[in-house]
Amino acid sequence: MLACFFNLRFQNTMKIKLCGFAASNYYNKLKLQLLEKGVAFDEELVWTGTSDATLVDRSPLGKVPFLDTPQGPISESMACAEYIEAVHPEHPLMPQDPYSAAKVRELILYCELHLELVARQLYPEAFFGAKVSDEVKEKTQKLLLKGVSGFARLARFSPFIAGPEFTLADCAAIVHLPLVSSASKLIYGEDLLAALPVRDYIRSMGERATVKNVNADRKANTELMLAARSAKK
Ligand SMILES: N[C@@H](CCC(=O)N[C@@H](CS)C(=O)NCC(=O)O)C(=O)O
Repeated sequence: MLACFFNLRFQNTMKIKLCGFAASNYYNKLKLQLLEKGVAFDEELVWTGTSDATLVDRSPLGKVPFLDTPQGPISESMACAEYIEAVHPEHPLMPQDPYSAAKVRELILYCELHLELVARQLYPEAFFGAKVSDEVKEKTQKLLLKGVSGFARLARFSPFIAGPEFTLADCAAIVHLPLVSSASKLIYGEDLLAALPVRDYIRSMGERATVKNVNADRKANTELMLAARSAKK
């Protein structure tokens, strides 16, 4: 019992290390969570797609973000986010009530599985100068329209994405929705989220000091990433 108490104290005092790069939306979801909660953390710059064979020991699919914790690494941003909530219960970003908490998780899943991961098919052409086939574009458009209509039934924007409180769902929506909007606008000439109050929401969230901080680091890191890519060509 005493050991358990000391273990918990130890976990709470050791700083979490957030690993990945600040151009990544999933990385920024966790960074925003940590900043909003006022949790002290370190950052380690880890790029993906390198020859670093040790990356899979920390993140088995070689993806970022992942956390370094006193007990070992954790990959997948949702698992990381829930760990952060559990070891730092101060300033909770998940509601106590199980139903409200499930609704927050539901919104995160809609943002990620049904919007961001679908729109991701378009990123090579939208953002990185590659080509995406017409077949993929058509299939993606159908899936995105379906995802948007489902998301529209759940998102509240009142003023936060899940209702009157800032939650983990805002950490996800703030980083994912702008990518879905701009990718669809660049590929289809139409922002598929335009019928929802996403622009106003993103503008108002952008006034938060935490979001300003994340956005400044994202811009600097994106420039670094694009410069490294063009140096490779
Ligand atoms: N489901 C993952 C998605 C993370 C993800 O896709 N990260 C991208 C960067 S934004 C990545 O690591 N891509 C490199 C790769 O897939 O190899 C999570 O929630 O953490």
